[in-house]
Amino acid sequence: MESTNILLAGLPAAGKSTYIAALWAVEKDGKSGHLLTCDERPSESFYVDGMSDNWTVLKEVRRTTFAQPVEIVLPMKRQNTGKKINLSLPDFKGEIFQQILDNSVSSDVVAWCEKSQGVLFMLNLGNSSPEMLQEQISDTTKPRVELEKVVLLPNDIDPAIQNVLLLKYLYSKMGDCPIALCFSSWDSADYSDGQDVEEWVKANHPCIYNYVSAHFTNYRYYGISAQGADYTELDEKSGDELAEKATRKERAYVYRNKISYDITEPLDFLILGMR
Ligand SMILES: Nc1nc2c(ncn2[C@@H]2O[C@H](COP(=O)(O)OP(=O)(O)OP(=O)(O)O)[C@@H](O)[C@H]2O)c(=O)[nH]1
Ligand SMILES: [Mg+2]
Repeated sequence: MESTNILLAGLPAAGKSTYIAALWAVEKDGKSGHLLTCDERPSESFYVDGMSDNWTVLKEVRRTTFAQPVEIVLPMKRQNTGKKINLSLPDFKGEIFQQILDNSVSSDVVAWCEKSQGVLFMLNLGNSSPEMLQEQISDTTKPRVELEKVVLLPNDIDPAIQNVLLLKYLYSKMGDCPIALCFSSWDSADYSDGQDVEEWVKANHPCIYNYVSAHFTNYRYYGISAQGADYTELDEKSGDELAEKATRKERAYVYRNKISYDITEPLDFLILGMR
């Protein structure tokens, strides 16, 4: 079986783990009819089972805290060709990517950059919480510019620019590889129906749009709602409705210019673009 490594990258709270949770919950029975779906049980599913249990009962997936990434290996199949693909993705805690902005690069990130053929890049620009993250910056990433009481931390940088700096690092290590840029929490995004997500990015996050189009050839933007809704806004009725949607596999969705319940689309795009 062909092995494919995809680097799942994104700053803290970008939506990385929730995407994995939804992917596993939707695809594990192999019956979705989606572009990619699971072909057999992975040898190890304890980690993804725990996260997708939370997803199923509409509970947040816990923040990732392990120092080293958990490697998720999913034996999958491309539905239209029947080709089997052993998909491998890391679940890093976002702080590891954020520390790159302070020139502290983990050897795990370097190793994943070297062995990955594409990047699934998650962003949650509507949901950054600088105060919370600032407490979590370790001593090694404390400011170096203190001479004139100028204290600059990665968190002081505008979130969109933080994402550009991370993209810049990934480009320096991986070059012009296929990249899917996924704006998570799309259920809470402010867009008009039918609007093309690339146009939305161009209008709302021009620095990201400009950096990506100047450096990457094979890129595609997606809106992603892995939860299907904002849990904090659910009442009993809407919670029940969301759970029913999950049963029909119509809860998590991606958006390019319309909603699709096939959240494997970005992965399939990356796999198709790999050399
Ligand atoms: N409304 C909404 N919120 C979401 C969605 N996906 C994730 N979130 C929220 O975004 C926050 C971060 O999600 P995570 O999946 O933990 O993000 P992460 O990138 O794994 O974060 P770290 O592990 O800290 O790096 C959580 O509060 C989630 O509930 C979504 O589809 N919709
Ligand atoms: Mg996580």
